[in-house]
Amino acid sequence: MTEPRHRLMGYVREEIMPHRFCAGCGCGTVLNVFVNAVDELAMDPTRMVCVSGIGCSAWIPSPYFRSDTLHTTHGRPIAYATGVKIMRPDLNVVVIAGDGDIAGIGGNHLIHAARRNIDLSVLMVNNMIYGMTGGQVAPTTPLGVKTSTTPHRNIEPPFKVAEVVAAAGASYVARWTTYHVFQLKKAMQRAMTKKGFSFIEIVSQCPENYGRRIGLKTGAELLRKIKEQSVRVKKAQEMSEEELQHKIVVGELCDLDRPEFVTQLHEVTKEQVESFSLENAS
Ligand SMILES: Cc1ncc(C[n+]2csc(CCOP(=O)(O)OP(=O)(O)O)c2C)c(N)n1
Repeated sequence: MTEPRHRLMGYVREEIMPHRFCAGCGCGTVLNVFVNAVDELAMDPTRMVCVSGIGCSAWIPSPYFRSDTLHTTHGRPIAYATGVKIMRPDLNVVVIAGDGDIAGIGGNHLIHAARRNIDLSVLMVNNMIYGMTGGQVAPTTPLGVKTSTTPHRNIEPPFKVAEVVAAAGASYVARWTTYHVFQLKKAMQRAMTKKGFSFIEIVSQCPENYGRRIGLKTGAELLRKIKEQSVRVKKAQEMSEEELQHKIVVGELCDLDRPEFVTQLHEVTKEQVESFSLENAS
């Protein structure tokens, strides 16, 4: 007799398990939390479209999550997701990809999607490096870190991606880490049920191409460091810029209601079609 599979395994493509993430990588945790978030909300994966780019994190939905998925080009998942949402506003469209993808090459799509407040949920896995291609510096790499393309030290200040997205006009923005799994699950649920542009920056661990270079060789060591660096939004408000250096500010950055792009686009289109029909009828 075969062992009954775990109920949650129904959400993943079990036939290609075990997954290909490196030992200790945070991508498995993000997939686990995502599946739990979807399950608790009783969301129907056949009413979801997951869009990813290129990179290790892009593999979280594609191929592993059992919904319709679009595995797109590097930096472009938000652009593809916008097209999907415009044509099928009835579907829940979720983007899952890396920091290089979303905040590096795709940074322009990110800020404009937030400004337009397009009804998408974007989960950006920030492992502070270009993981898949061998550990090149990313716009999120902390100052001073040695990477394969900054062999002496990184001199570029890291992008505060969640803060940028909140300032650009998103409806919901949060930052959590792969250590804060329960808070992350709640944030994913809020993001996927909130109308408008929702964004979660998920600080995650890449032991192979990041940890190894900073002397933290295992996922557990990196996760411990991420936990120690984390500071709640409220506490961070009382801290100086200097004290916040090398800290990870976690919590919700905004949760507000603003006019959403796709709804308005369809309204404008409907108005135009109606006025065109009236003009032609008279
Ligand atoms: C247009 C284009 N430029 C560069 C690449 C090479 N490339 C593939 S993945 C990647 C970076 C991946 O980093 P990230 O998006 O942070 O994902 P991670 O692998 O760290 O999860 C790069 C530069 C590409 N595939 N396409």
